[in-house]
Amino acid sequence: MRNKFETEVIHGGYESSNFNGSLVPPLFQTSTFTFQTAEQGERRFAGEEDGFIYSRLGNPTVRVLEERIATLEKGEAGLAFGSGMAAVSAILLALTKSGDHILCSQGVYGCTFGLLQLMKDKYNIDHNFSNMDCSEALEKELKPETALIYIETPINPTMQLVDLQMVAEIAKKRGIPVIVDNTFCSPYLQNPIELGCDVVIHSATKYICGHGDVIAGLAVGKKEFMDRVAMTTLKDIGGIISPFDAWLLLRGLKTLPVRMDRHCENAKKVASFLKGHEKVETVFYPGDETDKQKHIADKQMKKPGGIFSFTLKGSKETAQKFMNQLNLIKIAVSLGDAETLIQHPATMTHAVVPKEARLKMGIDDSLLRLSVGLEAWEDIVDDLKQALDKI
Ligand code: LCS
Repeated sequence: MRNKFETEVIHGGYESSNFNGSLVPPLFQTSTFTFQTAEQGERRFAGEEDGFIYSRLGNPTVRVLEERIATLEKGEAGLAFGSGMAAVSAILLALTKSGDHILCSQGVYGCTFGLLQLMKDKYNIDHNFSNMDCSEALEKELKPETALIYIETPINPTMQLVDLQMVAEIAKKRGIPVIVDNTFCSPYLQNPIELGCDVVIHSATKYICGHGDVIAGLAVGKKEFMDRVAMTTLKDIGGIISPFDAWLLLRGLKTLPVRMDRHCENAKKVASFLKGHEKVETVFYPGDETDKQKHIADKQMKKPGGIFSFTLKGSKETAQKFMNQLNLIKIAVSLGDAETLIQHPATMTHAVVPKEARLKMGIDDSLLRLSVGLEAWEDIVDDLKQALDKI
């Protein structure tokens, strides 16, 4: 029987009787594992005997995390990586070869954009960006060489949504895998595999860690594919997670549902305050009742999430002046932490995206992104209010 999500974040992938009864998964802070005999080493390398060899190939603490995330994302197998970008690059490189094409949502995190450009320039793996807002247009954008569809939803930082079920149905007919970066939702709010998608990726640096002290990535998919990634683009390129960071993620994960509920509740209140403010131009929040994509949020997200973006009436300088007046809210990239964070995508997370492409994605110079933290929402609103009063 499958346990509920709130139980699996605490118990999934771990059996204490296998670890001397330790309540908490032990930290195996070791680079390598000794063999009792030379023959045992030979059997392990030949895959004839289960057991650990070397921590780049697998580690017991990391294994618990990988099994737990697979359970939470309702997939067959999970893998952990040294960063979200290590996960993105390992998955994309495992699925593509020279001459292939990638169809990508109209907007992705700046470094994912940079990776797509690198793959195009160095390895002749082309890509296009698509709004993915209707099935007819999407069908036309797929090419015979399309090796995968890559989606962020909500898109960082514009908060635009992609209907995952619609895309997965079209992709399935053509046998094209759909890869979803689920960072903004965490597995608590959205499960792309249940909607027909093939691989889920997380920057675990964000909500999964939840405490702003780890850089890490996770991916979940079919066992056969994840085994192939484990033995190629993870093992041989080597973007592995450290056992200690895996241990911290296991600790952070236990409170994911509790934290997410609070993030979502706070975001709703803060977004509603900004929406009613005379100096605010637009608020991009999937929970907004008037948002034209609200029906997609209702269909695939448990709640609208803890992040939104907004524009002020004015220029880039107005946005920067406003940021400089904030006290409680910190100016920083990253998201999903206990602290409320604000950043200016055009000059920060998406500074690497050329201006024309950035504007096409909907990132103009006045856009600000707020990752609403776990503080009292009244204090977050008060800080925003006093900063708005000063511009
Ligand atoms: N995917 C998404 C949607 C992200 O937002 C990020 C990082 C990554 C992948 C990469 O993960 P990392 O390697 O950093 O663990 N996003 C950041 C952001 O919006 N601000 O700072 C980092």
